[in-house]
Amino acid sequence: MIRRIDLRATDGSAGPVDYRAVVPRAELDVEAAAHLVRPVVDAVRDRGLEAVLEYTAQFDGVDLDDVVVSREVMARALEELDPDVRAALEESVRRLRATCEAELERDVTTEVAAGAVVTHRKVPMDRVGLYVPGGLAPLVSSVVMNVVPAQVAGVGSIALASPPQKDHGGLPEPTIMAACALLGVDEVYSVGGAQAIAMFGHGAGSCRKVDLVTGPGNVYVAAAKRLLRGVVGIDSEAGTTEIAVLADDSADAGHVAADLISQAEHDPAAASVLVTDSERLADDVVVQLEKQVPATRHDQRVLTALGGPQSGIVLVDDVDQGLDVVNAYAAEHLEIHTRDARAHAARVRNAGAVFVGPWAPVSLGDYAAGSNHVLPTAGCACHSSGLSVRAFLRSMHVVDYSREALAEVAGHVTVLAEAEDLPAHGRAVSIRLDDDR
Ligand code: HSO
Ligand code: ZN
Repeated sequence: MIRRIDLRATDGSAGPVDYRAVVPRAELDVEAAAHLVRPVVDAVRDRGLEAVLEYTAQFDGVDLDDVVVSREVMARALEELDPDVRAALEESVRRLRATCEAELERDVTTEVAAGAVVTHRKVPMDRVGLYVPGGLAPLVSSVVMNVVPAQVAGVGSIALASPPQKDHGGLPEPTIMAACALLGVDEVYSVGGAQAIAMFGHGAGSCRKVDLVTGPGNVYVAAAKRLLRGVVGIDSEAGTTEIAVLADDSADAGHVAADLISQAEHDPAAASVLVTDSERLADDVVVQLEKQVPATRHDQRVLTALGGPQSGIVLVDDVDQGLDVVNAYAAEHLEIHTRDARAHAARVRNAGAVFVGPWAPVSLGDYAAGSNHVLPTAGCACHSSGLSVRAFLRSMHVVDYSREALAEVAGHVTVLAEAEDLPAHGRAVSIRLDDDR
């Protein structure tokens, strides 16, 4: 069902342990995918919409004349949306908007000396392209997670792409279109995969080039984003879902098993990792998995994910070692089920998002916690952050000095310019202050 990795008695006393090397992790070969994806990106750059339509026929099996989704179609999708789903989406939006608004960074103005003012100004992106995957499940919640922070940041122009569905006449999933209409996003394209990212990156048909692409996706989406980095801004790589659970013997095995299954449900390649110092809990979780998996709708997918090399139960000596392991793993999602969960959560340094204690399962965060579910995967949480309002802002320093303020620091500037053998730099300052010019 799920393999075990025993790290007990490897606490570092016999020399440093590279937990990163021993913790299970999927081999997602983005570099290899990049070779396959490069011709797609180049063709869209060179031939625009024509190439987008060709790849849509080839990869999605639908023949389209255009990839634009009309406002009428989206309005109808919203009208037909199940009222319960609409109410749930509205609450999800309300909670995420609340955190985004609170997190919106203001301009910071500092007077470093009299009359010497530097402002750190935050400027929203002009135009962004948001990607919402189709894949095994239509992730309508990903519309919320991408759109809300962009809107709160003040992005002027928002485009969204989602793969065409054969059984919906080549349109994106109806719930995805409905969520766009609910949020007032009216520029929506029925395109998926690398060709969607290339369309955003280079522009194609009526889709103008964007400044930033965000959103999760499969390995081809990740590869296209990697190829386009520099042409456009890219958020962190959010690939196949991962959950890590750090638990001691106080954890509820049934809850832990349910949470491991919940993320395994995404993809046969999803990763579910339990790190625990309690062999009894490990045994109980396996019993619970054996009980719960057959009862779940996507049992085959879950079984494949749990049984894959990317999943496992890692046994450690104590919670301290467990924290070292989860920090090395840098999971997309990390749940803490220990007696002192808050204190342990405070010691987490690497994770896309942390879920504290028994009442905060990852699936709460997937939909309606007020946190974002577009998070760095594959260990990228060591250097990248999940999507937030900050991802949609740039900052610039604005320098505003009076003559007196410039005169005060002029000597230092000219000395440093001389030290770098760049005297014209110094002259650009002194020329302003030479009264007898
Ligand atoms: N767990 C996924 C997000 C998601 N789950 C959407 C359900 N719907 C990646 O964070
Ligand atoms: Zn999920």
